[in-house]
Amino acid sequence: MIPTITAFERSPDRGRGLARDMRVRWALEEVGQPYDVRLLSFSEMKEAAHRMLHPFGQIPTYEEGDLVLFESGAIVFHIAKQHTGLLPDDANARARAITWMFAALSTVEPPIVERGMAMLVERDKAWHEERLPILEDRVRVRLGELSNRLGDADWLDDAFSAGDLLMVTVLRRLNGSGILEKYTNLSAYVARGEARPAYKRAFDDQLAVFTGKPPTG
Ligand code: GTB
Repeated sequence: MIPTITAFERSPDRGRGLARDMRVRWALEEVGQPYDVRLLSFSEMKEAAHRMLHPFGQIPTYEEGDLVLFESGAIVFHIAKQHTGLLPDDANARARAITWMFAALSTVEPPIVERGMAMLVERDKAWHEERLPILEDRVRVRLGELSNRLGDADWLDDAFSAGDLLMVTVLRRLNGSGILEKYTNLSAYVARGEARPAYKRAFDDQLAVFTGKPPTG
């Protein structure tokens, strides 16, 4: 059965692949699962019909027959469990990959999102100048720790996994901030993720929504 996901009809990131449908698209591409996309406007996301699928009126969602999922991490986990390629077979390695999925979403992503929100909606506040360095320090603490753990390895735990997929999408939100670039191993790690053919297909597909032109690849 071909799943359907939802995505922004017009993403505020202008096709930079920063919205959370990107990680779901990438996971589906990694495992070779075709999928359909239903595009939603901001007002459609808040309508009752969409809230039946997503209680918080957001994207992405995932529909597969009777199954409806929201939360990008849960969706990627579901895809990773259903197919081979995103979670190792060995039980301990699998548990570690899942740990990295949680680490990406609950330890590394929050300070990055907090900083992103401050840049997006708090710039005109009197306290913005004072608060931003605090938020950026929090991001740097996490990046420093992650950088130390990654060292010169290609991926977080041996082979590429759903943990890396989520971590790369989380770190990409810092692109252009000048922060990630200071951690050369993390920049290279993100670039390695972005170089994967499945990533490129997913990226081109979401970009095509923004440009209105079909993907070139
Ligand atoms: N925890 C949920 C998940 O992981 O699925 C969070 C889902 C979420 O935040 N969805 C956002 C949304 O639907 C889109 S991705 N927002 C609309 C709303 O809440 O009304 C977040 C996002 C949006 C825009 C950019 N950007 O422009 O760079 C980046 C990320």
